[in-house]
This record gives sequence, structure tokens and C-alpha cells, in this order.
Amino acid sequence: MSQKLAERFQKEDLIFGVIGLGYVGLPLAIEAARSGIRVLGFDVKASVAEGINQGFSHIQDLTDDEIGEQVRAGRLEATTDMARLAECDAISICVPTPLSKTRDPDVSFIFAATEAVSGALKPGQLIVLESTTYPGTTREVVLPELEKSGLIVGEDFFLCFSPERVDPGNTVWMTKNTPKVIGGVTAACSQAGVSLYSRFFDTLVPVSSTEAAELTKILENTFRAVNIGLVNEVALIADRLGVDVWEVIDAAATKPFGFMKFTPGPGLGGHCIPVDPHYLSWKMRTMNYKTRFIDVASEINSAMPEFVTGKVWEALNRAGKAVKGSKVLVVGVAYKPDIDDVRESPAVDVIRLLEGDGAEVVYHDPYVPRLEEDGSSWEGQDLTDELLSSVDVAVIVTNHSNVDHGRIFELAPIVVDTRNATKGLDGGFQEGWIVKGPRA
Ligand code: SAJ
Repeated sequence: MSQKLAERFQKEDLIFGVIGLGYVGLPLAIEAARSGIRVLGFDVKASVAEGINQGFSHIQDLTDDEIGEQVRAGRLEATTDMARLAECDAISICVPTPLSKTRDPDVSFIFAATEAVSGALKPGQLIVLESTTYPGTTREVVLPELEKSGLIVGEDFFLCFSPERVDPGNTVWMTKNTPKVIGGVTAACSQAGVSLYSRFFDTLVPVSSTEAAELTKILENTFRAVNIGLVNEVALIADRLGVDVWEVIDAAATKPFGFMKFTPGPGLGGHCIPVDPHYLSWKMRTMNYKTRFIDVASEINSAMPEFVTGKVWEALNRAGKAVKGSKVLVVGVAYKPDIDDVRESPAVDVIRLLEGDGAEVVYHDPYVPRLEEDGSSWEGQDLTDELLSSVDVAVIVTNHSNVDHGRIFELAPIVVDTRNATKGLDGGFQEGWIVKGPRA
């Protein structure tokens, strides 16, 4: 590593800019600040910037004190003024990479951030893209925009890709102690990235290019989407065979090698796992290659809400009731347990399908007091005895640890359980996902 380069990003008075202060950018900013680096956070939402400057946290994984401590120490300041990017020695871009309405990559947030960086680009700056995206984005979208400044990458400025690996709600693996992959456009870029990031990440994993780093991240999330798709198909198979899929997966998980446990569920939620593989399949379509595993897994995962509502149909039918006019309680609408995020949550699909069949749908989720989606909104209900005895069926979609599923099992007349939350409860019978109600 050239000594000069290392020194540049090891200097005490370095200013580190982070664009995008969400569940990725804000923890990154806090880790850098904790290491003694002065951080300037950038967000397009004034409310986010103001909240941080007042010492408030708007994300679940950070407390107000953790934010306030760095703000009061003068190591963290947030702003919406993108011109201040010129004050930074290094800048990380942590903006969303959603899918467009046509399920194609939407890199508009990356492009907007890159334009702002390009406008303030100065010799010596290190730019790191962290947003999950298709292989080639850093070199094909970010680099050309930055080179409009006339500066040369690897000489005048440095450009890397380093994927985020934030698992919301995970209290074991967090920003600092999760190994961090990083790849530069040139060797000097990688050296610059490693020099800076080694100040606040415990373990760095340098790779040979930005494409290698981009594909590493997509592989990680595609691995999850495909394996979740596999166990969801096993759930469909077990249902047809009259076998308890939870028993089978728990038994398979006793294999001490060569097996990794995934669990079936109501579908795939979150802003990563259902989204990121589509970035790769889109990119490969432009290269006339069909990413079959991704496409099949997506087909199965997105069909799970219909499987769940089919179980509700079946359970009500056994009681001589139609879905139309029935009152259904959806338990848990966040996209996974013990978090408050509802993005891409399969619970919304389940609610819409049941309402489309004429059911009256109410929900309970202690993390989500109010659910809003595409112009519709629902108020969360308290889990009272009156509510539980007033519904025709309760369907457990997300199994938060702080919800008393035993009480739901006891008081609701029919229970459909998509998460094995009622495992081992006596009284009812375990027949697939209809865990309580009249037999077939
Ligand atoms: N899910 C299943 N069965 C499983 C695991 C998950 O149905 O066995 C569902 C969940 O209910 C959820 C969705 O899949 O709806 C995604 O779950 P997730 O556990 O992958 O959680 P995310 O999307 O919040 O975070 C993931 C990270 N999670 C883990 O590694 C456990 C990680 O893959 C990435 O760091 C992160 O996405 C990201 O930001 O890319």
C-alpha cells in the first residue's frame, strides 16, 4: 500500500461523508464517528437531518443516546446541503436500490447521489458505493459521471464498491463486527478503501474489482432467496403429502454438516431478498442469459400469499363458512419477526387477497400500529379477548417474539399458522398450517 495513500485516509482530521442516513448509512456513520472520525451525514429528508442533529434515532437498531453521544461530541452532523460534500475526504453512498413498477432496477437514487458527488468532486477524495446493485453499476453508472469532472480514477480520486450487510434486529452481527467486502476500480482505489474502512470495521475482505464485490453481495442474497424458495416448495409438497413440513425441516437440520436450515413462510418480504436477485436477472437479460434459479425461486416465493389464503379458505370451509363476510385477524404484518419494517411484506398481499374475497380483515402487530400501502391503510388492533373471540379465523403471518400465540390459539375458533408459532401447543391438532379448527 503506498504510504502516502494510507496516510491520507488514516489522518486524524479526516472528514467522512455518508449519503443516505437510513438503516445502512446511519449505523455506518455512527461506527465511523465512534472510531473518532468526524462524520458529515447527508440526507434528502430535512426531517431526518434535523432529527439526527437533535440526537434522535429514526431507525430501530440505534438508540437516541447512541446518536446524541456522537452529535454532542461534534463527531456527527447531518445536513441536506449536498454542496458540503466538498468538505469530505471520503464519501459513502448508502441510498436505496428499489425495483421500479415494472420490477426493473431503479438506480435513480444512486445516480442522483453520484451527480451530487460529481459536482463537489475534488482531488484525493475516496468514493464508496454501498447500495446493493447489479454487477457493473459502479463502473458503468458511477464512474463515468465522476470522470465528467476531468479527474482520473485511481490517480486523482478513488472509487470502490463495498456491500452493506446489515441484518435489521440482529444483535450479534452488527456493522462493526460483520466482515466487510470491498473492491476498487483500481488497486490504488482498493488500497484507499481498505485504509479508511479498516479504521471502523473489524474485518475487511478486499476483492479484485467492483464487479466482484457487487456480485458477492447479490450472491449472498440470491442464496437466501433460492433456499427460501426451496423450503417453500417443500412446504407445498408436504401439504400435499399430509406431512408436517416443520417436523421435516427440524429433522433435516439435525444433520451436522451439509445442510443449512431455512424455514417456509407466507412469502418473501424486505427490501433486499425479494429485490436484489432481480437486479442480477435484469443485468443478465441484457446479456441474453436467463437466471433460471432466481426466476423459479421468485415464482414460488411470490405464490406463498395465495397458498396462505387458500389455507384460510380451506379452514373456513370446514366450518361451513365462506371467506366472504368472515372476519379474519392477521397476526404480524412486519416482513419478519421482531422488527417494524413492512416493506414488501407478504402480509399485505394476504390482506389484499382476503379482502378481495370479501373478508373483513383486521390485524395485530405490536411493532406496526398503522399499516399504509399503496393508498390503503389499516389500523392495528389490540389483541383483546373480545377481538380474538369475535373473529372467524386468526392467521399468524409474522411471529413476533412478544406476541402470545398460545392465547391466540386458545381463544380464536380457527387458527392458520404460517410460521410454526404455535408449535407444541396442545388442544388443537397439527394438520399442516391449519393448526386449529374443524377437521377436513
Ligand atoms: N425468510 C423466510 N425463511 C427463512 C428466512 C427468511 O421466509 O428461512 C423471509 C423473512 O420472513 C423475510 C425475508 O425472507 O420476509 C427476508 O428475510 P432475511 O432474514 O433475509 O432478512 P432481511 O432481508 O432483513 O436481511 C437480509 C440479511 N439477513 C440475513 O442474513 C439473516 C442479509 O441477507 C442482508 O444483509 C440483508 O438482507 C441486506 O440488506 O441485503
